[in-house]
Amino acid sequence: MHSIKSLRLVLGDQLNRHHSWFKETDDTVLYCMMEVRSESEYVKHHIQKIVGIFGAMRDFANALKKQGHRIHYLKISDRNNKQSFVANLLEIKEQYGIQDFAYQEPDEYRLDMVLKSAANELGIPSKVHSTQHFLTQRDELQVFFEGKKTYLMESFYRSQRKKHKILMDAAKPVGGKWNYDVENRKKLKDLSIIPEHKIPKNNIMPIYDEVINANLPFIGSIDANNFIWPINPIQAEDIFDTFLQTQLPFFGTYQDTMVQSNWMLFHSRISFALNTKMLNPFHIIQRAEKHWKENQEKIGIAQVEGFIRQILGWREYMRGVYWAQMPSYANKNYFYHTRTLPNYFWSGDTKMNCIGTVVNQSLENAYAHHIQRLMVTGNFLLMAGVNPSYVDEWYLGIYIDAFEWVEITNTRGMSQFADGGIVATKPYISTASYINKMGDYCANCQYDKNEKTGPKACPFNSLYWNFLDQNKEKLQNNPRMAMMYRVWGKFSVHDQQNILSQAEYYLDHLEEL
Ligand code: FAD
Ligand code: DLZ
Ligand code: SF4
Repeated sequence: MHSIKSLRLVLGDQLNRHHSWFKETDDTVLYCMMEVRSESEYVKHHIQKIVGIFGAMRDFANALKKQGHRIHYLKISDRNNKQSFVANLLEIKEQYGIQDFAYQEPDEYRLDMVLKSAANELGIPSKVHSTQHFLTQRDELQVFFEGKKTYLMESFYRSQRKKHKILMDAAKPVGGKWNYDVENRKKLKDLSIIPEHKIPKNNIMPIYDEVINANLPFIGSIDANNFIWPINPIQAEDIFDTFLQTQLPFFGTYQDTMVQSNWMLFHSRISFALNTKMLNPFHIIQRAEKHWKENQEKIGIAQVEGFIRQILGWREYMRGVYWAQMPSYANKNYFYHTRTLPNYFWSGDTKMNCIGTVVNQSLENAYAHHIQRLMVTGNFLLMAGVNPSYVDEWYLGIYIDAFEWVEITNTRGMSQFADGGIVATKPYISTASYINKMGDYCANCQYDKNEKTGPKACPFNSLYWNFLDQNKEKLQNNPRMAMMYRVWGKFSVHDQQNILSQAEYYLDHLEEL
C-alpha cells in the first residue's frame, strides 16, 4: 500500500456514489467524513434528520470501504472527534502527513465560507470540485436573468426543458403545452385511490443512542427500530419505483390536495434522498419520462409534466436564486415582520385543526408535503407577521429534506414574500375558503371556516383581510392582487372595522389560537 498524500472531504449531503472521485481506487487518497456538533447545532434539527443523515453517511462510507477506498470516518461518539470540520481537518492533516486537500462545492453559503477558510488554515494546496449532481451550474440562473428584478421560474424551466431535451417533440413541448399546472387543483374525494406507500423499516437504534448520549439538541419524535426514511440509494430507488407505478398516475391532479388521515398521498418523498445526493435528479427525470412514455394509457402528460417541473424547474431554480442572492437573502424582510413564532409550532397544541395536523405530522415524520408547507403553516405565519428568521429556523430544523439552499428560497422567498417578489409574483395567502376547498381539515375544527368575526371565527379569515389592508401600499399595484383589493373595497366600513378588530385581537392573542 502506498502512503496517503491527498485528503478529500465528503459532506453529509454529498452522498453521490457515482461521483468521478470514486470511479477508481487510489491508495494515496484518504476520504474523510465527519459527524460533528457544529453541523448538528446550527438550528434545532428534527431527530429523524440528524439520525437519517448519520445513517446515510455511514452506509455511504461502508460502501466506499467495500470498493477499496481509504476512509477516515469520525462518528459523533468518537473520543478523538473535535466536533468541527476545521479542527478535525487540521488533526487529520497532521496525523497522515497530508500534502493536498480537496472538497466538493458545498450547497450552503455558510459552509462555503467555512471550507474556504479551512483550506487556508491547512496551508497546503487545495481544490474545489463540482458535486456532479445538479443539472445547472451555481451561477447559471444569475446569468440567465442578468439585469432582471424578478426571476420568472417558467422561463428558466422552459430553457431547461429545451437544453436537456426533456418532454420535447423536436422544438415543441410534448402535448403542445409547456405547463399543465391549471389541471393540478383537484380536491380528493375518493380516499380509496390513495395507494400503499413504500416505507423502509431501518433499525437505526445504535445511531439514535449515540445522538442521545452526545446530548445533541433536537425536536420531534422517532421510531428508531422502524426508521421510515431511506439511508442508501437502493432504498431510495425502491421508493421511487413504487411512486412511478402507483402515485405518478395521480401526482399532478392531486398535488395540492390535503387529507387529514394521510400525509403522503401521491407525493414521491424523494426530497431527502435527492438533497443528500443519494439520488441523481437527471436520472429521476429521465426515468419518469421513460415510464410515462411506456404507460401513456395510464399516465397523462399533466401528471408527468407536473412532477418533472418540480425537479427540473423549481429545484434547480431555487438553487440558482440562492447563489444569486446570498448572503443578503438571509436578511430580507419586505414587510418588516417582527413577531415570534407561536409555541404551538413546537408542540402542535392549537385549536386550529389545519395547523395542529400539519405541525403534529411534521413532528412525527419530519415531513409535510408542499401545499401543507405553503398554504397552511407558511400562509398562517405570513399573515401573523412572524419574523422570517424565526420561520426559516423552524422550516430548516423540522424537515428531513431541509438544507438552506432549498429551504430559505422556498420559505423566505416563495412562502413569506420576504424578498419582495424575486421568487413569487404575489404573496401566497388565503382565507379558510382555499384550505377547505383543497382539504378536509375544516370539517373537524373548533373554528368556523365561514365566520370572519366572533369567538368561533377562523383566524385565517380576518388575518387575510388584515394582511391586505396593512400592506396596501406594497401590494395594491400588483396586478395579481388587484381583484382582492377590489373585493375588500366593497366591504362596508363597519364590516371592515369589525374584521380588522378581530384580526387585532387574534394577533394580540396569537399564542392562544
Ligand atoms: P414531491 O411533491 O413528490 O415533488 C418531487 C420533488 O420535486 C421533490 O422531492 C423536490 O426535490 C422537488 N420539489 C418540489 N417542489 C419544490 C420546490 N418548491 N422547490 C424545490 N424543489 C421542489 N424542499 C426541499 O427539498 N427542502 C426544503 O427545505 C423545502 N422547504 C420548503 C419550505 C416551504 C415553506 C415550502 C413551501 C416548500 C419547501 N420545499 C422544500 C419544497 C417542497 O415542499 C418539497 O420539496 C417537497 O414537499 C418534498 O416532498 P416530496 O419529495 O414528496 O416532493
Ligand atoms: C444537516 C447535517 C447534520 C445535522 N450533521 C452533519 C454532520 O454531522 N456532518 C456533515 O458532514 N453534515 C451534516 N449535515 C449536513 C450539512 O449541514 C450539510 O452538508 C450542509 O447543510 C450543506 O448543505
Ligand atoms: Fe384551519 Fe380555519 Fe379550517 Fe380551522 S376552520 S381548519 S383554522 S382553515
